[in-house]
Amino acid sequence: MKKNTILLAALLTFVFTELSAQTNFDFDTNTTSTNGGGDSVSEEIDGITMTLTGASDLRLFAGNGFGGSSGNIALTTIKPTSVTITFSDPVYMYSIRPLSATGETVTYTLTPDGDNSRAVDVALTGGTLPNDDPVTLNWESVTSVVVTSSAGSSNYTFDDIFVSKRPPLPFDFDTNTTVDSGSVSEEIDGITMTLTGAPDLRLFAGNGFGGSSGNIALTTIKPTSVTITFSEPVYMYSIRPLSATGETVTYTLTPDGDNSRAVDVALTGGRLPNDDPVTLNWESVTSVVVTSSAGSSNYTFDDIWAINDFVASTNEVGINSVDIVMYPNPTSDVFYIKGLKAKRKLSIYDIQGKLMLKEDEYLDNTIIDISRFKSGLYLVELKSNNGVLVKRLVKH
Ligand SMILES: [Ca+2]
Ligand SMILES: [Ca+2]
Repeated sequence: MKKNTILLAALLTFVFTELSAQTNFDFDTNTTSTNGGGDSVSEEIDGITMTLTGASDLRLFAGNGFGGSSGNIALTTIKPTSVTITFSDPVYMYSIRPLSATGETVTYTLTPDGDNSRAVDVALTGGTLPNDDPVTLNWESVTSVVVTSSAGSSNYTFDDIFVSKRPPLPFDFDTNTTVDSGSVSEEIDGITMTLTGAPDLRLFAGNGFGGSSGNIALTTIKPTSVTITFSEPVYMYSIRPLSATGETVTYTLTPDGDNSRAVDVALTGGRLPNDDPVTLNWESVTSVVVTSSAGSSNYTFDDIWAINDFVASTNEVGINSVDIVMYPNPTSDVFYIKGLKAKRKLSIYDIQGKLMLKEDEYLDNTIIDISRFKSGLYLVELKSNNGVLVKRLVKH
């Protein structure tokens, strides 16, 4: 094997490792369990340890994509009456993928510590979630979650527990909201979200329509598309797209830079299934274009959850890729990497594994010029004492 090929293989391994490791507790890396089953499964990311307990046979299992999972899932087969998820630090718990590996049709109840009123019921059919969509929680300051089953006991199975150290920002059209001719803007924590695309964009008292609260933002003249823009790159967790006039229609939401991340959202009578918000988990987003299967629509929105960074941590290669943001991506000439706590060794490789650029002391948020590079995919490698982070960069 050529040296370049070996290097490329190694880099791709890093890419897949980081893509799965940095976004969530996914039971795929830094995971500890006893072979064949033990009394706990733990995963440590970015200094936070998540531990699953409650049965003597808790184990990892290759899920093969069961119920929308990827890589390993964690499960128990002896059907305890409950299991408990514990975090070593209080976290903002964004979402989770509860499953039943044996295909039970059952309802789990997830109760976080300190407030039973926040408990959430999750109905599984054949062990999987509706449309394989993860369950959105949006719980603050959680250190433990008890999971029980309507069957009394269950084959509890989990994947994809998304948390962050501080809450994301809820752009909810209720505070610091500005309506101008042709736009609705909201500013939270120095980030401005702006909705554009129609001259009649306005706020409206939604009265809880489609699970919204307070104001919703809408347009009545049915433009072909509207655009959501952020003043800086964000990690975009979720959104509540609606149609205030009750259209049954499918919206397509496309973030900048990568059409492959586009999401189709089917509305019935203008509402989402069960009024659940749409989970996105998009990295480094600065704009989203929304189009409609009807060609034009009464676009309506509430509850856009996003975050620009996380609280500083000792290990940058960690809990969520929003720790480190590379932008713009794709780019035609220059880009930046934001979120580094110190100078880092930076290397850029082309897809053949050839080293294209190297900086031994890259300083946070400073410019990198790749205007001389050919168009294509590049791998940007950052090294710290704690590990390696590789991100994919597209040069136009
Ligand atoms: Ca997994
Ligand atoms: Ca609202």
